[in-house]
Amino acid sequence: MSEHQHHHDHGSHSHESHRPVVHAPQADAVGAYTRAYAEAQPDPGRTVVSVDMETSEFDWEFIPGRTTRAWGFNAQVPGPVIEARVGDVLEVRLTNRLPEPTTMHWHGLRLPAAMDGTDMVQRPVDPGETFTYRFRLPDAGTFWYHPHTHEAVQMEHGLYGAIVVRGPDEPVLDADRVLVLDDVMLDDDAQVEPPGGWIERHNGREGGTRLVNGRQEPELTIAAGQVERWRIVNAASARYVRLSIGGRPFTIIGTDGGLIPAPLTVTEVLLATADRVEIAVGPFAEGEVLEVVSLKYNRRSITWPHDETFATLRVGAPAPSRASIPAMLRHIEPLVRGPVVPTREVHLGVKMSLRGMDFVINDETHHRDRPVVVGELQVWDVINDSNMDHPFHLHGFFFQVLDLNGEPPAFLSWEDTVNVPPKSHVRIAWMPDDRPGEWMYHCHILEHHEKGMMAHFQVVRPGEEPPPPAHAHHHHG
Ligand SMILES: [Cu+2]
Repeated sequence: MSEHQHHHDHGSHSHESHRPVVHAPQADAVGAYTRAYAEAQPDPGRTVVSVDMETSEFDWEFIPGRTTRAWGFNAQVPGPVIEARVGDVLEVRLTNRLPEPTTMHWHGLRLPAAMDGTDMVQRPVDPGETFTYRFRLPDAGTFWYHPHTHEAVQMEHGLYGAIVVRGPDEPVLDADRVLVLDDVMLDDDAQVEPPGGWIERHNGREGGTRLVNGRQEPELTIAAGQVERWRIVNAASARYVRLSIGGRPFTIIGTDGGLIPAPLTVTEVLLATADRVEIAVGPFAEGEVLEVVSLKYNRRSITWPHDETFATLRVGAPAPSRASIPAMLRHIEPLVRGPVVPTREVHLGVKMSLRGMDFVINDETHHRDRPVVVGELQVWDVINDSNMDHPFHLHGFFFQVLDLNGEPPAFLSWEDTVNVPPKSHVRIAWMPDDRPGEWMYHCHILEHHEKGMMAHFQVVRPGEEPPPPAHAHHHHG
């Protein structure tokens, strides 16, 4: 936990010094923000986790011994890990010291629309301004935060961090470790390259410097005989990580939306951009050295894939283990049983325009999709008409994957991001709970998102007219 993170006892904490600063694209959103702020109260016995976050430019060594002008939260890459428990309220006071506007999006958190941190629900925070996010944490799992403004540049410079929310019944492992994976494209002076040409806009950026927790290919250590819980976030702009730990078995225990029903032992797992996975790693024998690599994965971009190293894992002296992973981790109720008719089709595509290559949803850049009604089961066919992979991300709600090209997934889970391979369709189901407002979904290859592969839509209460669309502030800088 960072020095900037404090816990307040429920009831004893004052807002004197940090009143909400209302930033909204339209008058209606001011009310939604003020209500959401006031309604965010911790459960009985839980607390307000209060965090000061400052975005700024600073010197950082992605490569040991070489200095890069990075951007980050609280002068580190990644930003501090935010740790909390289910039922806590998270309150983050963001002060922007960057030379351009920014926002904070809470990837995977089920929060009110007004706190989602996109430019659909708030005016971006200008340099020198402060904005407070405040919401309750309803779910255990590994989540992350990042700007939702000028993302391809801001996230490439290091603006992202992990959030760990723990529930009452967590499996017991010997250590709990967060590994945020990323890559960065540096020039000969170790400075972040400016946005590139058409190949980068088409592929998304894959930088040649691969990072774990903001450092190039670090050395990790684990005690012999111990089993650790690794919470892995893929924060890269475009790189898919097909994770292998020296080819040895490890056990998946959780994904985007927390624990899965039962542990599953594998030798590799694919993380599209923005994906998370929680795995149990070990036990290994003293003296072993394992390469943590991304095996080559052909996401049908123009660059040819290779196996690439992220870290080296050294096994140190033995230590006693208390790790025990139960055979049943969590009950997940299926949203759908048996055959079902999709309620909506979402087509991911690429088309040529006067601007060059456009990335589109249902044939439009920045598509406005039709409203969704609270309490009405959504069954969406997400159809990739293009020749390259796209990771589909839904804001604010978890979905269950029903099938990929008709084949059910290996396990039932809650997800907010799913890879859709070329010329494939993924059928998802999700239930809009009572959090009306402006939401979005998009491809999480940042360059595709920026080029228009996104859609926004209203969640409305039954019988309510959707409010007029908010004025979007697209793409500063
Ligand atoms: Cu894409």
